[in-house]
Amino acid sequence: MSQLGTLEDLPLRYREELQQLNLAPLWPSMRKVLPHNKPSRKTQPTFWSYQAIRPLLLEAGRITPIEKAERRVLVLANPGLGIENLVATPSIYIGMQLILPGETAPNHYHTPSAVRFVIEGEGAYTLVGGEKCPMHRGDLILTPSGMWHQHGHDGKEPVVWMDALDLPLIYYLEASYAVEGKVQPDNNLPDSSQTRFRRSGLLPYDTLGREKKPYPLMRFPWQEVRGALADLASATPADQAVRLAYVNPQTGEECLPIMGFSALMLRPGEERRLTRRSASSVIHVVEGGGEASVDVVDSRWEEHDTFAIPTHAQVRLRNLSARDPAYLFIVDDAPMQRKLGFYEEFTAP
Ligand code: 1HN
Repeated sequence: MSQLGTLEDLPLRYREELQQLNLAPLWPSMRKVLPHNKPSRKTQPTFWSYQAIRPLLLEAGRITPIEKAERRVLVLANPGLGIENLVATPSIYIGMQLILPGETAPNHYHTPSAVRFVIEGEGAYTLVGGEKCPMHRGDLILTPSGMWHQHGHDGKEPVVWMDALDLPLIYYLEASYAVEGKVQPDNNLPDSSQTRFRRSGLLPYDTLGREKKPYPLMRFPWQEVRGALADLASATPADQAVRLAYVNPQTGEECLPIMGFSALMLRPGEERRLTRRSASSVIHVVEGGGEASVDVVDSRWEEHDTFAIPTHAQVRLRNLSARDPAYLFIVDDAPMQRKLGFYEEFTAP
């Protein structure tokens, strides 16, 4: 490969003339924007301990009233990408949101798509497009681009959930904004998307031959996912991963356009190398404890911990329990990469 000319190779007068005219030579920057064979990555494999986050989030509950926050969130910010930029990976935003009994978070919609993954506490709900979705531990609730959503809490204890948004990409595209609205009218069909679409292979008859709604299923209860993982494990050879994708029940495709969601069960004692791939991701521990290595960074994980996986990273996970399975929830940007035509998996390490 040839050595390309640098900026300093050019006469100062020439560089200044270019700048005056809002021009730049490509060749001094060519290898930076298009390195050979592997992308350059600023994203660091980053690990966030829930035990460390939790007291600070509860303190935010004491020192910042909900009216002063709208959403009371601590953002999991990747230091490699700049803490102030509020991104876990180049395309994925992750925050931990606290709502206290009796509080409400006002109605709005925005261009980025969001999901909630419930971490602890009972009694909160999200109203999405008029449908009241209960929030139980481990549930995944969609709030797709452009859909009204507001949160409330009828219970007695603090509720914490993880928000994942495709905000970084939409913001980079200068297309990110929100619209505020009045309190949503409740459609009085609580959780009806879950009731209607709960069994794979069975659809409400009235959906046949009709135009498909883009988001027929809004809530994926953890109890269903956990049970389905146990069933899948019993039909999966020991050398293969027990992993389920969250999909649109009508199309079988990923349930949102940019972010993808999956649940991985690690059998007792299982060590697994994930297929290296072009997608970035965030792994959240739902249950269990173990070890992880992400490129050259090793860490120990326990329940509710979260870690960021850069694009093209080498990932190894190990369940340290000899008795219990571990369950991980994974957010990635594979749906977007597939749509844009550059998603890759690398079978050799
Ligand atoms: C948002 O709308 C929520 O609705 C949470 O709970 C986090 C982060 C950035 C932009 C919008 C929510 C958000 C957000």
